[in-house]
Amino acid sequence: MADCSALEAEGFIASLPRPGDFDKARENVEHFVAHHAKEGNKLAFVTSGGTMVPLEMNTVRYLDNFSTGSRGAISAEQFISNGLCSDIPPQILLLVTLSQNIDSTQTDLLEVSPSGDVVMTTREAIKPVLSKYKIVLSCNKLLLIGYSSLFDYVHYLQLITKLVNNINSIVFLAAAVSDYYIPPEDMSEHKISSPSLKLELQKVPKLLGIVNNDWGPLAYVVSFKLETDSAVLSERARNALRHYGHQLVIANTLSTRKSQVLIIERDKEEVSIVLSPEEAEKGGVIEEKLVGQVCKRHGIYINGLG
Ligand code: 9Z3
Repeated sequence: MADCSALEAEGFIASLPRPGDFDKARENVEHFVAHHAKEGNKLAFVTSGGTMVPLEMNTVRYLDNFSTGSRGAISAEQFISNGLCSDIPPQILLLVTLSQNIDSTQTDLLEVSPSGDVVMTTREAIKPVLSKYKIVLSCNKLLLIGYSSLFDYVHYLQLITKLVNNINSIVFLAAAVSDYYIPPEDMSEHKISSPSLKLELQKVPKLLGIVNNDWGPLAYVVSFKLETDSAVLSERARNALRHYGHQLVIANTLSTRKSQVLIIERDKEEVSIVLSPEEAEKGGVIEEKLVGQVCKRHGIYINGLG
C-alpha cells in the first residue's frame, strides 16, 4: 500500500491535468457550502461511480473500475429524504461520474413495451422523479459535480473535502477509485497505433488517510471496502479502518452488494445490514437502511464533539 504524506499528495495531484471546469466547480461548491454553513445545515459529500484511467492524452482508450453509480446516487436520494436524520437531513454535494449520470438519466426514460420494443417512458410516469429532482435543485439542496477521469476525481476530492471540513459534514466515499494509472508524462499524446500494446501502470498514492487526517479532519468520513471474496471482506475492512482512521468503513462484496453490507466501526462489533428478497420485491433499497445508520452515528459523533 503506497501511502503518502499530505505534501506528496498535493504534489501528485498538482502533476495531473485539472478538469476544464474546475474553477467554475470551485465557485459553485464554495457558494453551496457557505450558504448551508450560514444556515447551520448538515452536508453530505457523496462520491459515486467509477474513475476512468486514460491511456492517451487525447483519450480514445481508457481503463475503468467497475461501478454502475447506483450506490452513490441512491444514497444521495436517501440522505435527502432520510427519516432517521430526525432534525435536518443533510444537503447533498454529489460528485458523480459523468458517463454514469448521463447513462442512468437516459435509461430511466426508456421502457420495454409488451411487444418487446424499447420506447420512451410516458411523461406522466417520470414526472414524480423529475419533479422531486427539480425541487431539490431549486431549494439548493443538491449540487452535482460531474467528473470522468481519475485525474478529475482526485482534484475534486481534495478541493471538496477541504471545503466541507466541518463536524456537520459527512464525507461518503462510494466511488470506485482506480489503484493504478499512467502518469501524464508517460502517456502517448495521440491515439496509440502500435501493432501490440504493453501497458505499465503506476500505483496511485493512497489518498484515503489524507482525506481525514489532513483535508477533512473535522468531517465524519465513511469509506467503502469492496472485495470479490467474502471470506476476506471483514478482516480487510477492519484493516482499512485501522489504517486510514475513518469513522466508518462499509464493507461489501461485488456480487451481494445490493442485499448485504457490513458496517465496521472502531471498538465495536460489525453490524450486518441485509435487504431481504421480500423487501427488494417491494422496491426497497439497502441504501435506505445504510444511510439511516450512517446519519444516526453522525448525530452521535456531533454530540460527542460538541
Ligand atoms: C463500493 O464499494 C461501492 O459500494 C460499489 C457500488 C462501487 C461496489 P455500484 O456503483 O457499486 O452501485 O454498482 N465503492 C468503493 C470501491 C473502492 O474502490 N474501494 C476501495 C477498496 O476497496 C477503497 S476506496 O480498496
